[in-house]
Amino acid sequence: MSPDTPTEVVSRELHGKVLLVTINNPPVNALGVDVRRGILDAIDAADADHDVQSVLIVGAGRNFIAGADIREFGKPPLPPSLPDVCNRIEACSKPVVAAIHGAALGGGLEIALAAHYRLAVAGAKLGLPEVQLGLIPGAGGTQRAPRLIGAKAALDLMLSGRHIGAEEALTLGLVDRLGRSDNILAEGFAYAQELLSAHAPVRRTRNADALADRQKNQTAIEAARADTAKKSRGLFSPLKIVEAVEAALDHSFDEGLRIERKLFLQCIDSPQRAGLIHAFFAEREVLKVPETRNAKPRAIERVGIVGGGTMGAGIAVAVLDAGLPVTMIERDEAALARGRTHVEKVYDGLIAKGRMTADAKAATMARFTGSTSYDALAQGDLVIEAVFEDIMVKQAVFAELDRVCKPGAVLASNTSYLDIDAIAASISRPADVIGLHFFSPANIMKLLEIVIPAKVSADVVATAFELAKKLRKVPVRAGVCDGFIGNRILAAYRQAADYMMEDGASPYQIDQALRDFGYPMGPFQVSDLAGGDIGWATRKRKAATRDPSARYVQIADRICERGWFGQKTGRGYYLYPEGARIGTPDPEVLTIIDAERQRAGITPRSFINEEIIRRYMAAMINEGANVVHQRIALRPLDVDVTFLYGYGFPRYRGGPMKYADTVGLPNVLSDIREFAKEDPLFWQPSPLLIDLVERGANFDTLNQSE
Ligand code: 3H9
Repeated sequence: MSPDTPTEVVSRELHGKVLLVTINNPPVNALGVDVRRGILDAIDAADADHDVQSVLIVGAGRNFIAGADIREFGKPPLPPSLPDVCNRIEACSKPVVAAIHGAALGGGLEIALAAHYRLAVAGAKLGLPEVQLGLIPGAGGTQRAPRLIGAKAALDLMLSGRHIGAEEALTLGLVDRLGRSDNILAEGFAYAQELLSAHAPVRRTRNADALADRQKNQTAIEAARADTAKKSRGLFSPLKIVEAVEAALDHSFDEGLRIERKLFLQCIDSPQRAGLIHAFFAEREVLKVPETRNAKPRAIERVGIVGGGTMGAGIAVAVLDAGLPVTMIERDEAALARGRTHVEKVYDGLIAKGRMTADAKAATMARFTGSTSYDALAQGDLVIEAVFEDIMVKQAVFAELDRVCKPGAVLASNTSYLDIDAIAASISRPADVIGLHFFSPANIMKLLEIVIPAKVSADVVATAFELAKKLRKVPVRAGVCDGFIGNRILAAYRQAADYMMEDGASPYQIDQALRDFGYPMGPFQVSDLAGGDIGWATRKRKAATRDPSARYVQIADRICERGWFGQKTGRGYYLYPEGARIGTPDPEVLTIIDAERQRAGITPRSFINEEIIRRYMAAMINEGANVVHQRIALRPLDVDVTFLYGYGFPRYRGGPMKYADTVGLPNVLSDIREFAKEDPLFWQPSPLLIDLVERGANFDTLNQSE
């Protein structure tokens, strides 16, 4: 039993007649080139060694194997390829057993599928999530999985990308056996030993027969194709998955592998792959901020929420859903009752949809208490203020929190644009004050902007990031400015949209252009959904400080003056007859727009959709660059994650800054300079954009250098 470690990341050790092959490539045993080489060598060694009668593959640490090393995609491939490694495992002349704990995803599951026998223990997560990265399984997964579990189940796994547990994997036939304990080594050896004693043969998945019923499998493929064409708007890889599975039905295994390879490489070359993989890493990188490097989060066991309106109640639900108790403060009993009703309404909605039981609601609401006295917050570890958006009102709340909260309590404001430094400066403990900007509906939207005032202490920042994790939110660090990252950039591109509307594009054309770009909704649909009165109030508030020389489009004001605030009033930019959720264009709105064009002395011109996108994106990217330049966002990727999780930016484009890199910063800058000829005040190129273009760099170089 002598340990023999040809490569560091794959070790092999003979235990009796079983060669134990351990993948040890932290953090998640991704299949980088050294791992691929190590596995290949191990199988060669097993075949060559008479003492070896079977092979057991396990992962060290918390996972079996998380898949191909995503960082290698887009770089020149290094041999051996993963398909070759899988084929080599399958060709082994001695039975190969894969013992799975933790993640066996993508290429990790493909390694297991190439083995001859599979065991999984409780807590295992199996899946083929390549679709989420703009890919198809590319190491035999599209050929082996259907042969093992049939086209329908295999397509479901590959098209959804979902992770399944050990039990479901057993039911599907993806694994042969469940381990009784979570001791993966003991379970793996016991299984390998049992197979040896039973003289179990080498059993290759390429010969499995779940595709034998051709008619049934063809029907499943057709159904998946129809469903995918309908659902996967603009996505490239889902239909390639269907095509690859069809090849499994129509061709020999080897020909199927060739087709899979061809389709996989098409996906690798697609900009969607680059966008989705950027999104994968960006949402992990946003967690890395300077303040959390050395600071320990404070304990959060009790949470207070001031304000029971839409935001306060949504935040309360998010906190309750994380298993924490909530104390809600309102100014009187009636307001408190309304706050409680807002919270209960969310759970009642879930019960009505069959997604929650009455008992579960009761158990959750048992953690909810309300009070009209701030004193009830005395023991709170974290208090989130979600009252009316007015600095005086907020400062009054913070004065109360300063009075009642225990030392060390984190005091957070949910303001979406107010100066948190001014709020912090107004109390005796500015180091405890932070911004937690939730997005509506707060229990659903994933984004949480964590706004960092000048005096906040690092452990308060660390606590906010820890809270985001507990609430299953995606946190993005933002500096203090009007609108922080998201709403500040939103203001810029919304203005560009309004200009185009006044210049000749209809709101319906603009919305359509953005839906075609990949947004679920266009900006005017969003405005109708959110309620036009919100923007109207902001415009009125800012009217006094608006630059008189800046162009101001009044169309939205004319619409709001009629009381047309969008869906909730039955009309806004669109008509919503009888509570319809999808609006229809309104000829009266077009008449209002025409009148406004005349008033402003504008002769309308036509826009093609491509120009709409160029202007909209140029405004977004330029303000994004300013936000990075002024250190409001740490890196361009923080802007990307903000827009992916808070503003519906199509994930497969990676976010606005990634998109800018894709179209090329010189192109974006030349567009801005072109547009500036009409309106130099609005279209001022960001100094960062100019600098990057001059240096021949792009936004991603800034992501790397942090
Ligand atoms: C594929 O397999 C293609 C094949 O079909 C064909 C090939 C020919 N590679 O998420 P975490 C990093 S496509 C490189 O925070 P968790 C991650 O960036 C692949 N790095 O941990 C992070 O780094 P850092 C299909 C990876 O415990 C660290 O590991 N597979 C990879 O919350 C920890 O990650 C997938 O799509 C990777 N494959 O969750 C699975 N995976 O510490 C992707 C992770 O520097 N991975 N990293 O920030 C996951 O879903 C989760 O990471 C997992 C663990 C569930 C495994």
